[in-house]
Amino acid sequence: IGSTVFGYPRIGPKRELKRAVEQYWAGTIDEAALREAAGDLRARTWAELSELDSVPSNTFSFYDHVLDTSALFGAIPQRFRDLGLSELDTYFAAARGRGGAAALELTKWFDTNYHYLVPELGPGTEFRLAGDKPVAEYREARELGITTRPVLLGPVTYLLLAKGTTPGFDPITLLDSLLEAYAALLGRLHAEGVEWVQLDEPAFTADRTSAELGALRRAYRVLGGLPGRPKLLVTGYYGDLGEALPVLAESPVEAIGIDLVSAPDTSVAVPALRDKVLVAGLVDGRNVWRTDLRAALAKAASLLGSAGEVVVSSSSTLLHVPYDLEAENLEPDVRARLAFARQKVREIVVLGKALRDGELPGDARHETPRPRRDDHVRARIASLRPEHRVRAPYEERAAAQQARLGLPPLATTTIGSFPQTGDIRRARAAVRRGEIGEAEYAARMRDEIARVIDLQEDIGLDVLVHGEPERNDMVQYFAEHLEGFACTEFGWVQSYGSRCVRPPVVHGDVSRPEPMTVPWSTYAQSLTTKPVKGMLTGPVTILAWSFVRDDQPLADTAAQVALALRDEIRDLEAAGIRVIQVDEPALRELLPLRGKDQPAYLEWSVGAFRLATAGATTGTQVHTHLCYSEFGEVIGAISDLDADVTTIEAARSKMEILEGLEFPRGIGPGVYDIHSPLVPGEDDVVALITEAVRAVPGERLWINPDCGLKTRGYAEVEPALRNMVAAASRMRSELG
Ligand code: THG
Ligand code: ZN
Repeated sequence: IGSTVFGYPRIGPKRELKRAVEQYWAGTIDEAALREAAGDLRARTWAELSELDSVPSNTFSFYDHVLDTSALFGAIPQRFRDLGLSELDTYFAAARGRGGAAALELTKWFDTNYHYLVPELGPGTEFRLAGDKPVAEYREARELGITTRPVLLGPVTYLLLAKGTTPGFDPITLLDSLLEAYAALLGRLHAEGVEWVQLDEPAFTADRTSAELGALRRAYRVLGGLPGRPKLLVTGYYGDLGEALPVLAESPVEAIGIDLVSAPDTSVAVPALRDKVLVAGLVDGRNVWRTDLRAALAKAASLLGSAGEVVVSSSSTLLHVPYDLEAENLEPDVRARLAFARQKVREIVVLGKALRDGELPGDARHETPRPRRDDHVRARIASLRPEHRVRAPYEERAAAQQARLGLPPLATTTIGSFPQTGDIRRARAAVRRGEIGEAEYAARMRDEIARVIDLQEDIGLDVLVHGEPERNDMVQYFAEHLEGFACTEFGWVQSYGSRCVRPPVVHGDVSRPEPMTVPWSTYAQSLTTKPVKGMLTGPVTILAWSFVRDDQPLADTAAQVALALRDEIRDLEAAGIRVIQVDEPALRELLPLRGKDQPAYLEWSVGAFRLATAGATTGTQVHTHLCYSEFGEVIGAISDLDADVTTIEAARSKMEILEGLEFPRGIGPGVYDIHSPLVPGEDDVVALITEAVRAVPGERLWINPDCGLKTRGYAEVEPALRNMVAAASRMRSELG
């Protein structure tokens, strides 16, 4: 009986890896310095984990562990290898694009806010063992006196996450060739003296076909049947392994890791499990709450009869939580309820020992403070009626809004944010350090807003935005202004590559002490006669990008956030704002992995959006914006949001989303890709609008970029918007 974790953060407690990698990209440090910084981080990680009975390695990555797997098995696409760069630069070229070689596609990792680089595989892909990262890191740890368990992405999940490069090609057909490469790696690890290897197969916590389960069976029959190999631990976390659990239990692997936090009801009554090690994920790897050690110990003890041995672990990799609570200055009643990665490792060590000794040490039995309760909010929620989620019929709204706004067909707008300039960032840093006061900060933000309004008027956009200079992040900003949320100072979590976010913590009932966005929006509106859009983040996205309460259903927390937004909308209206956008880019992200759980999710998430927005009067035009995902699957739910206008990422897929789409209200499929530094020409935009007008009548078609502009510079944004507006006006006159 022992203890372990399935994975650990890698960006560094002070984002040391982000700094080093970005300096390397900027050319201010060389490869040796970057590798030294990486080695330091690995050494610190292993030291922190050394109390565990089994310490993972190969959890480090310069950018992404899926890309690492592509590199390890020789599957970096030819266009990057043709650049003739060093191995490391070829790797970064695949991650970020270089010259004419466009980067690999970046996509959401399961239902998390992490993003991975999608492998591109085709009939010509030939896997081979092309690197030795897991071997080298094992050696590196051993030299530091720590024996580790290399962690690999499992072969079947790797293939299921990949996309085919030719139409109709299914990457899973490459399984046998990939298994040979994995076999070669396992052989090398065995020769090196590695005792255990972990293979992650999270894809099997989503619904899978019987052919895919067959691939899993085959993979572990082959790998388990290898003559000289390390012992194999196969994990499936983020949910319930379902039918994959018996498949793995019947395969010749030694250990199976399951997630008993996301899927507490997982049935371990699988006869074949009796002579395996069950690695029980009992400490939440994706949330920040302290573990109820008594309950976890009881759960672990209840598993003892079902498996040959039980090991205590995190429920998933700890990649999704911040490093260390000790670094934070939080209110005591909140802090007392929290555990970040380091604290979770302690909990796991304690649980592993307790399972052996039969009891917890005295100091592990603590009482935690209760979440803060707000009876006023609870009474409001209890008094809600169905009509609080329903607006007037769309036709009535459209007529009232048109009378009030007088917009042309093919109306132009932007998604909300404008570039975050050096001046803005410096002002934010200065106010944080106390170098300038709040009044000076607000004055600088107002100057920026005035500049952005002038620019938009000059460009000739129809519906303007204030540009959001005051927002660090579209969720954190709201969390800082809402009761019931706490924000961290160093709670960085990797989102992709060197990019991080600091998810706020929802620790109690949510309410809005005072208006959050009204002063900025009204100031912007005072500078122009054109409508300025009020900009809010929707309830689902606020929760998707936060650490949420686990003592009540997410739907209940969402309703509380929705009420706060509803009040904000009322105040924006009262201040003369006529168009209000409520962004829900993460609507698709929280979609449950199992089909059976999806309808209930869509019901409450759509309901929360509607609760937030349905208080708007008939004449207020409600917009929403979605991005970062494939939306085909949830298009019905998007329509049920009942927004007057929906802007959506579409440029990269060349308006594919519009094919066969019968969207009954206003829609703004993005007409240029803001994720690329390329400035679209007027003709490029005209071509996309030409596509779009085939599917949507002009009065309901909006012309806008794909997403907010905050990650771009003005040198790109200004000409791009001018071309967009010119294209719209050309199309308008062509359509007569
Ligand atoms: N906010 C949050 N989550 C997100 C996004 C977001 N998830 C999806 C998507 N957007 C991820 N994209 C990004 C893009 C940029 C950055 C982070 C996630 C980014 N972060 C800064 C960095 O790492 O340097 C830090 C930003 C800060 O100071 O807060 O640039 O928009 N929550
Ligand atoms: Zn977007």
